[in-house]
Amino acid sequence: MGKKVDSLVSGLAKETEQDAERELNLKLRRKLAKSEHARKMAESRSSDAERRLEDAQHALDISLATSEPRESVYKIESREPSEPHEATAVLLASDLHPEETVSPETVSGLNEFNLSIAQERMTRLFVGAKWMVDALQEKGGPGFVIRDFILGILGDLITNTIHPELLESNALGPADATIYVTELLRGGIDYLLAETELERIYCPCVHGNHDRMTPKMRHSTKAANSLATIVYHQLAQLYADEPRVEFDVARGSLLYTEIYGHTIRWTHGDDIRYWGGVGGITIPLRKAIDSWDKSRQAHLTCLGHFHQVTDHRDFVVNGSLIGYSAFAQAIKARFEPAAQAFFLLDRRRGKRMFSPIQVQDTGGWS
Ligand SMILES: [Mn+2]
Repeated sequence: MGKKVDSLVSGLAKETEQDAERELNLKLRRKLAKSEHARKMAESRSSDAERRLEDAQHALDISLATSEPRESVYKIESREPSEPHEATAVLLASDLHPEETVSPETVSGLNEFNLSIAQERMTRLFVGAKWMVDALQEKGGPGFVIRDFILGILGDLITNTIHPELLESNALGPADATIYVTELLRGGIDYLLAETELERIYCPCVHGNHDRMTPKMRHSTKAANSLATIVYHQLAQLYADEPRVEFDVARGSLLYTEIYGHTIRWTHGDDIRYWGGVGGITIPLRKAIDSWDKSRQAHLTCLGHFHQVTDHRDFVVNGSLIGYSAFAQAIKARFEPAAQAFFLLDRRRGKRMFSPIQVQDTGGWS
């Protein structure tokens, strides 16, 4: 009997012990879950804070880069105030991406691009620009009088290796591509010098997001970290003794020029946040122009970046040299043949004769 009671007691004690253990286990698990939850919350708060810090840094960088006061603004003034049809021709060259390869099978046969096609398209661009200048001047006729030419070099001169897949698909590494594009631009400027009577070729130059040497875009130090700086420096050196060619290179995102008393703003356009949408780039671009105008009013803004030739009263968006690509297809951009913007700035009437130079032969209307 005593033994039975003993074993009963010890059984009960064991159960109580097990209960206590279970209780403790449960408590510990609850505590663990609680602290795990707290850790997750803290983590999300910190990444949120990080994101907000990044946004603030981005905004600060942009405002530093865009408010940078320039000592002098390049000016193109009237040469013949009595001439009613005096104008300056403007050709935009941007988003060239010469070393990037586009195989026809990746874009439903809509485009093909490689180093030699890049060269052909650059030739078409400058031959086309000269043709336009000649056609619009029509010697002895009622044409414009064009003695000044602006070649706006607006960034994305190369594709670079800013995304890992570009390491495989580019035909040249960044250094070689930088040299290649310098030669392409030099060829174009040499052609204009040799084949036209233009008295001045003024080149406002800005930096694109693809030209960067840093993993992420820098704003206040954009020029210092851009391969385009090397291209511009190289070209400025090459034409240092040529009085007909002048370079004006941006240090920040925006560059301003005064033409016939009106301000023109040059920028690449990557500061504009656009994530698609049926409204197109017009809406975010309008917002950007409004805020830029607060620090400095401009009559016309010229930009690249979006690879879509667009002409509005107070802004011009450039096309590209590379044309339609797998990337364009992926973001569902509408097809358009590779083209670069060309227009006149008429001294009395402003932007006139907008006529993009199509550098891709599609064999018909497109
Ligand atoms: Mn581009």
